[in-house]
Amino acid sequence: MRKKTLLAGLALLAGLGLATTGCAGSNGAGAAGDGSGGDDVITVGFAQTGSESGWRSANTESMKEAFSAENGYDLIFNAADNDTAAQIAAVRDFINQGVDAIVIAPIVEDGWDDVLQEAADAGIPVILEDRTVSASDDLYASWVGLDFKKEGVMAGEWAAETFGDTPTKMVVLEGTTGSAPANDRAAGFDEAVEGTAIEKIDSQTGDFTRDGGKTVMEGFLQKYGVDGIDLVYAHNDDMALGAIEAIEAAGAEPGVDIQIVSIDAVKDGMQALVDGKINFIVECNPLLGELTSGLVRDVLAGKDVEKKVYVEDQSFTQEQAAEVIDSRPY
Ligand code: GYE
Repeated sequence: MRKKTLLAGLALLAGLGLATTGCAGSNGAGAAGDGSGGDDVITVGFAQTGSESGWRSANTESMKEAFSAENGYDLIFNAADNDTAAQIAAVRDFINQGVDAIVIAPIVEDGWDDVLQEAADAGIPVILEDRTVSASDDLYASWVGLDFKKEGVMAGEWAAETFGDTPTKMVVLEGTTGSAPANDRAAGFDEAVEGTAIEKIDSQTGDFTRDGGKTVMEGFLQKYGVDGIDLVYAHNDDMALGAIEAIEAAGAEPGVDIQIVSIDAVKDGMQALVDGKINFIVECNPLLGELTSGLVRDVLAGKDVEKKVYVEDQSFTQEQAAEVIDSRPY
């Protein structure tokens, strides 16, 4: 462990090209192959949030593929089941084990200062993927992920265009409280619908899970009735899918009686969009493995890396989803 290697770079550059130029096809946010060929195995501890959603499964798969033994890695994988204390404990474990680098998908934004400082003191670089933290960016080498605020804005712009001046009662299914995507997707959406006739009548966390979305939506339906809700904004597809079950169980037609906008564009979400049960989806690309491993290699090689690497997202109407659904990789 703890050997630096002078590999990669190229993979990251190629990946970045994809990341900045585009979205077409979305066949992953990174380059193919990571140029590994050195003898030194790189030990990486990866602290994943858990396994709350379809997005998360695709992200975990992408990370495991990129950080494979074939590519020269010894990956120590931990999924914290959405428990922030357990995730911090996992990172401490990685530090104690003396891994070469630590990758974190932080469940929530706050509370990272101490353990990031401990990693820095131990000389172990930290790369964040997916979610962001509120701690100083001096405490980590780089972050790669999506622009959650922009995703919220895109979802909100669709709502503003669709409902415009029509008085609209909206409920929100929030992601995990304190997580960067829940915070930023809420802020972006609110900004985009400001001044429209869309009224947020309720907003609760469904923790990014299908069950959570279903339970919260059942509560909303009980409280406001099918006729009292026009629009659901779900911070991810899984919660939208849970809401669909609740709306159908209440005898209404999702996508028609109650419209739904969500974020992720995972397979099941896209299928519901094609089926007319969701009305609009903003993409959030989970295939961050190659970009993350490229960053790890560059940081270990002592190269300068960008502090923030953004991957582009696109969005889909029902018609657009029908055109692309068969070619989607996740
Ligand atoms: O949208 C959701 C997942 O952090 C961007 O986490 C990610 C979010 C994603 O559980 O489905």
